Amino acid sequence: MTIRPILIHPDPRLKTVAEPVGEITAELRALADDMLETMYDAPGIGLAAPQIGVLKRLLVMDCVKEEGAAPRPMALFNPEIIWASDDMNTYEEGCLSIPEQYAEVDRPAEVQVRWIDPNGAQHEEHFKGLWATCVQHEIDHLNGKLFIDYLKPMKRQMITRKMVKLKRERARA
Ligand code: K1U
Ligand code: ZN
Repeated sequence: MTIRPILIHPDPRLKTVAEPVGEITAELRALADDMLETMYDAPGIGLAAPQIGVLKRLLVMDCVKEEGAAPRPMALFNPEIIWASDDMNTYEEGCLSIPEQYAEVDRPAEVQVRWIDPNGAQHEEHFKGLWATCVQHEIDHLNGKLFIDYLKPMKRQMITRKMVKLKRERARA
């Protein structure tokens, strides 16, 4: 398994709609393993393939937070939200592609999601709480959307300018 570099906003690959995957091959399973390792190393609770420059519809997540609880690494190929609650939830989101920036985002509190697992089996599950927030944040990545796209233009521009500066500093280091 390999820890892959995470793209930092702004990057055109983070604004691109990712392609559905076809047959789940050994190569795609290895990609999912790399993404989980990259996510745990960051650390984060989710990661979408475009964040490592792979424009495929694959996301990983593990939102288990309780001390001592067993981890639940999940890899979702071609995930689709098939139902969303009218009831909304606000969460202060972060993003591994926008380091150290956080903002409140409103999203449906509960969602029903369908996806294909690494063995090619179809699943459907009802997510709520942090899992619902995270899966929606990651599916947004697959559609070229970032959490800052929900913010007012002034705040979004301020964060983008900070990221341009951060990338310049990292390139010089
Ligand atoms: O997609 C990403 O950039 C990952 C992102 C997922 C996410 C966070 C918050 C709300 C929705 C989606 C992160 O994992 S940011 C890091 C983070 O939230 C975290 C890191 C360590 C421990 C707990 C949380
Ligand atoms: Zn993100």
